[in-house]
This record gives sequence, structure tokens and C-alpha cells, in this order.
Amino acid sequence: MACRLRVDVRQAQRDAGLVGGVEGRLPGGAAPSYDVRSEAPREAETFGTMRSRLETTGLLDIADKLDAGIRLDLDDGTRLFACPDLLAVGWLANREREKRHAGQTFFNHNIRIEATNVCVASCLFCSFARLQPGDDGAYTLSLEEVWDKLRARQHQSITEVHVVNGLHPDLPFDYYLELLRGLKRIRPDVHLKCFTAVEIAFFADLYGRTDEQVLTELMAAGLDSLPGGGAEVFAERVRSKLCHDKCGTERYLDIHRTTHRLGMRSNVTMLYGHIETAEERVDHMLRARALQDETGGVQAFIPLAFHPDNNQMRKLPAPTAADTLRVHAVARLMLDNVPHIKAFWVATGVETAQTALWFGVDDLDGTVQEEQIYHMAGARTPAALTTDDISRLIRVAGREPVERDTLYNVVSMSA
Ligand code: V47
Repeated sequence: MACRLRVDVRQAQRDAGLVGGVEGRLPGGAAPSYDVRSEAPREAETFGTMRSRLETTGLLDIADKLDAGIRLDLDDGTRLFACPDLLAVGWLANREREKRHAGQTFFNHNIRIEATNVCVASCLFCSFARLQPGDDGAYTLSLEEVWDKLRARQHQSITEVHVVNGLHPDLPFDYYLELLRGLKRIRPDVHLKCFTAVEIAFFADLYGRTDEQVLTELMAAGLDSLPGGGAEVFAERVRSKLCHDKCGTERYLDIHRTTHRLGMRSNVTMLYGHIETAEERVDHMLRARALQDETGGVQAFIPLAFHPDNNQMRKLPAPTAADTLRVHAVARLMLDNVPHIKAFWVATGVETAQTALWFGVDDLDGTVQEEQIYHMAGARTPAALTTDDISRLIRVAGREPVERDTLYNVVSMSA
């Protein structure tokens, strides 16, 4: 199968400090590039070697299915999780990634606003929420404080504001409508990706509206799309243990369905690395795939690595890099209809996110300034990255950085 990868290997090596000087440069300063398409004998040899490796690891039938455009099923997915040859799984995922995006890797310039951490839900994995407004560490920003976060960045070329909040029992609906209107007044061009499906369900129940009415009113106030948060694990066994008192799987999916019907896009996440089984991970992916078959409105699937500090599941170990690479790879293989697999570097760690670019991932989220949910749960990743930082870490990994907006329109190729 022809692979459309075109990677500037020498430049990547130079960026990584692996080679020095200008040796190998073409006249005019351009670095030589390595085009797999023009290396047919080598490709045939590589694929031959890979075929026998896939045969040995028991994945050849899955590779054949992928080549024939046949969808993978629950059994295939669980076998991909069980297969000891992580690189073989990654190789298959990388092939699917390159079919869709070649070496391109997307990111955006965004900020996170978490306007309140007061939350009536008692999710076992959460280190961010405080039950009562007066509890130690509880906060609720005034609207001016929320808007100041964007005003303070007027000079930055931010294209997205991502808002996620706790489920606050006392704020009026107007708070959220005004929050959106104010952000749009400050930056009419910025995309507002705000409120998880769980928040939408909470608003509907609290303010006596249908989910669709809530979405419609928020859209009129400036909402542009929905983030993927709140999905956790769709399997009822896990959901009832982890987060029994927030919106269930069917309602989460239905809110995304309605979001798409109203003309907006959304993402779907999966919180992994705690009590879920491999089957439950694959089941989660299949439910996201079924939603996408229906609506086509899911832009990205985002596996979120569980962080155990300061929450009720703190006795559990954090997922390893090997598990993280595999989850992203299997997601790429199962979700044949979702365009982008995102590694949220804040959760995975920067180095693992970089490596994941060869395990099915084509998106690194963004600069993510002001994130708190993961940092309160023990994430040791930087508070934010600059667009230059992200471009460099993508290039060093041998991929091509593409700054995008939330809807994947290209903002800059030379970032
Ligand atoms: O739903 C909470 C997760 C999510 C922990 O749509 C935790 O582009 C790990 O959804 N360890 C919110 N995860 C964040 C989110 C998100 C992130 C990046 C991009 C997008 C997008 C969405 O954070 C929650 C929950 O699954 N979370 N606590 C924790 N201790």
C-alpha cells in the first residue's frame, strides 16, 4: 500500500541536535527530503518484513481487514489491546494516520477558562471540584474576571477559548449566556468551545429547559462548538462506579447528536487508566463510532490519561507511556470515521504526546494556557506551551506542524 508520508528527516535530526552543520543540504539551503513513494523496493521490503511480524503477533487478519476497508469489531479491538507487540499495533495505526493526514500534525492557539470549580457531582477521579461554594479551594469567577482572562491576551493570536466548569447549583443561566456574549464582544473572531454535554444536561435540569433549548440559547449567545469532556467511560458498570450522579451515556450521546443537528461540531473524550477493562475501552470507541456514523459531527477523539493525585482514586497508579501509546493507536484503528485523534499533551506528558505522533495521533490540542483540572490532579506538564514550542516538538518528532483553528481550517503551515 502506498504511503504518502513526506518527512524532512535531516531537518528533524538537526532540530533534535542529532546532526550538526549544513552537510546534506541541497543547493539553495533546502534540506533533502525522504519520500517513501519513490522508494518502492524499500517499501516492499519493509512491508514484507512487517507482514511476517504481523503474522507472528497474530494481527495479520486485522491488517488485511484494514487494507480491505473492513471495519474492526469488538474482538479485533480487544486483541489489539492484548497484543504484546506494541510497535506492530503502532505501525498499523500509523498507516491509518498517514492515509488521512500524511505527516501533518495539527494544533491550535487556545486558552482554557474554568470559571468555577463548585460542583454538585461527586466523580471519584476529580481533583478539581469542590462541593460547596464555601469549601476550601472553591472559587467562582465574576464575569469581569472571566473576560479579563481574554482581555489580558488581546495581543496574542488566540483562535479558541475552551470553557469547562463545575456543576454550580446557584448560578443563574444568564451567567453563562453573558459569559459567552462578553467573550465575543472582546474577540468576535474567537471560537467558543464551551460546556461539556454533562454541563448542558445540568443546565437543562436546573433551569427547566430541554437540552435542545439550552444549546439553542447558548448558540445565540455565541457558543460555537462543544468540547468532549464528561464522556469518561460509556460502559454502565464503570460509569455507575465513577460518576453515578451526572448525566448518563445515552444523554451524553444524545446531546452531541443534537449539537450536530443544530450545525455545531464536537469532540468525544475517553478517560482511561483506572478501573476500565480493554473491552470497555473498545466498547466506548464503538459507541463514539456509531454516533459519528449517524451525524458526522465529531471532529476529534481524545483519550484522556487518568491522573491520580488529590482525588478519591489516588491509590491507583497513573497509566504508563506504553498504555497511552496503545490507547491512542487503537483509537485510530477503531474510529475509522473520526478525522482526528488528539493527544492532550497536558494529560499524556509532552514526550509521550510527541511519540504518539507515530502511533495514530495527528493532533496535539493547543497551547492550553490556564489549565487547572490536570494540574490539580498532579500533572507535571508545563502550565502552557507557545505555538513555537509546539511546532518545534512536532518538527523534532519528524512531523509537519500545522496551526489550525477549532474547525481545522489552516491558520499557518509554517508555524
Ligand atoms: O471530563 C477530570 C477529565 C475532562 C481528571 O474537547 C481527568 O478538545 C484525568 O474534556 N485525571 C475535562 N482526567 C477535559 C476535557 C478535554 C480536554 C482536552 C481537550 C478537550 C476537547 C476536552 O477531564 C473530564 C474528565 O474526563 N478529568 N479529572 C483526572 N484526575
